[in-house]
Amino acid sequence: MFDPVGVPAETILDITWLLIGICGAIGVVMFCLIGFAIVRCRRPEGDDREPPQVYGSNPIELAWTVVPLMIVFVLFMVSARGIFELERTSPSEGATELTVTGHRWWWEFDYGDLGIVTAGELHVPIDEGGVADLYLTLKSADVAHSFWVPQLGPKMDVIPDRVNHLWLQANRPGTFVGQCAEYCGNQHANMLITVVVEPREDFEAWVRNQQQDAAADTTVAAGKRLFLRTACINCHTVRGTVANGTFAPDLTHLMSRSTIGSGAIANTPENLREWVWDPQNIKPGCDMPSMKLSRSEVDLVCAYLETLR
Ligand code: HEC
Ligand SMILES: [Cu+2]
Repeated sequence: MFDPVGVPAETILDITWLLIGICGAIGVVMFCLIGFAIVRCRRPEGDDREPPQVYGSNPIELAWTVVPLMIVFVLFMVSARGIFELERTSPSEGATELTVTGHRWWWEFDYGDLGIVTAGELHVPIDEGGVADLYLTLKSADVAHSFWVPQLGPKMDVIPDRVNHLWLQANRPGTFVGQCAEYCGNQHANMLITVVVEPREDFEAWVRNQQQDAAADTTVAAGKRLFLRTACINCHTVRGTVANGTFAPDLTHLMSRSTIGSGAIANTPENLREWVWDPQNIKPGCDMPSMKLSRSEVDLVCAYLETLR
């Protein structure tokens, strides 16, 4: 959050510095006064008289009521203005709109009209010298989560049976990472978000690829048959096949993602095999059981999964 790349995150950082500045200044004044009192008002050796007792002082009472009130008022106004600026209930012109669903313990991204559903990693277009606006509609499939990509904007709670909205912005291409920010169970820490802000041509190429059904690659027919015969298809979708489960990440373009398990591990051939062998070794407690395949069956299935580009 100390390296913002857009208006929402910059606004938050400005307010943060103001808060740190004011609270820091109060802290400095207080510690100086305490230090002064400790040094100057020490009881001298052999002096056991009581210091003068002062009861009631209107000026002092007024000062310590009015000054904090003024400080609180300023902080309140600044925060309220920030909240009004950042909270949006409708998308700005040209914003990329998508629906985010928090699941234990992964994120689903649905691009609506574009017909794209993916997991863990989302892509956003940016024009040369422009900004990328993102307008998210946030939902939860189970418990409360919170969507937070610090460089792009505020965090927003993701609450069951409630729809929240969030405006994010990036003013340059790049990969920005975020995280679920509301404790949601044992794999909460492995519920990461990757936002890829990329030039429009790259984004459009990504969209064209994501819109396609899974390629039918005959060299991996055995692996595909095994996948389709296994319970994988009750939880996962691979468009263009009979696999149409919606409980778990859509695997149609699994290999286009840089990680497995919403950021838990890098998407490499070895890691993919370890995941399919037993996801519980990688994300203990996650909602994908070990499918009890043999090592050679895992190899077959993974050879098929690797064609899902
Ligand atoms: C009971 C439902 C269920 C079954 C059955 C199941 N999975 Fe999963 N799978 C999940 C869930 C849930 C996740 C997401 C776990 C997480 O990230 O917390 C997942 C994640 C994955 C991922 C990583 C996807 C990503 O984008 O990170 C792969 C690959 C995968 N499963 C392959 C398989 C294969 C292959 C099978 C069959 C051998 C299978 N799964 C069976 C529920 C299931
Ligand atoms: Cu969460």
